Amino acid sequence: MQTTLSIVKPDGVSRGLIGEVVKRLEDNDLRIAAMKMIHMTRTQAEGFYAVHRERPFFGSLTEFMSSGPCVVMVLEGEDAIARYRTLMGATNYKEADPGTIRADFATDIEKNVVHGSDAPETAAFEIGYFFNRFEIVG
Ligand code: IDP
Ligand code: MG
Repeated sequence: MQTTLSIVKPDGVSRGLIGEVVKRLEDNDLRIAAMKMIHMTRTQAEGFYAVHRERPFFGSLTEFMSSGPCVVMVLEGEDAIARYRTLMGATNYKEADPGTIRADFATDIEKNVVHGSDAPETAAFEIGYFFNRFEIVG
């Protein structure tokens, strides 16, 4: 069993895509072990994406991620990290496989609807960034 962090980004929330994302998770045996809505400050977004601080898009990305509410979730399942990344599709929606969340809904390389952890170490950091142990239902 693996856990991973999922975020419905501010574009996904404002466009009414929370239910669409949750439906795909439930249909694909990714159990929601924790879920809440948050509105990150710029500083919180910068901490979350610290790994990207040298990238040219860091300023724009953290502004976007703090521009409105997000839904953050902990997902659990076998091979959850890779399976959820497959459901999301490639970072650039133009390269995402048909039928993936990003291919179906993203409008921009930045505004790509969802986030998902990319490895067990990043999942542990990202889950701990938003949730304490009492908020994760076993
Ligand atoms: P990922 O979300 O598929 O893991 P990362 O490379 O970790 O992609 O990038 C984090 C986020 O930064 C992306 O989801 C996207 O919102 C944004 N991003 C990535 N590359 C670019 C870019 O080239 N221009 C603008 N935004 C980008
Ligand atoms: Mg990433």
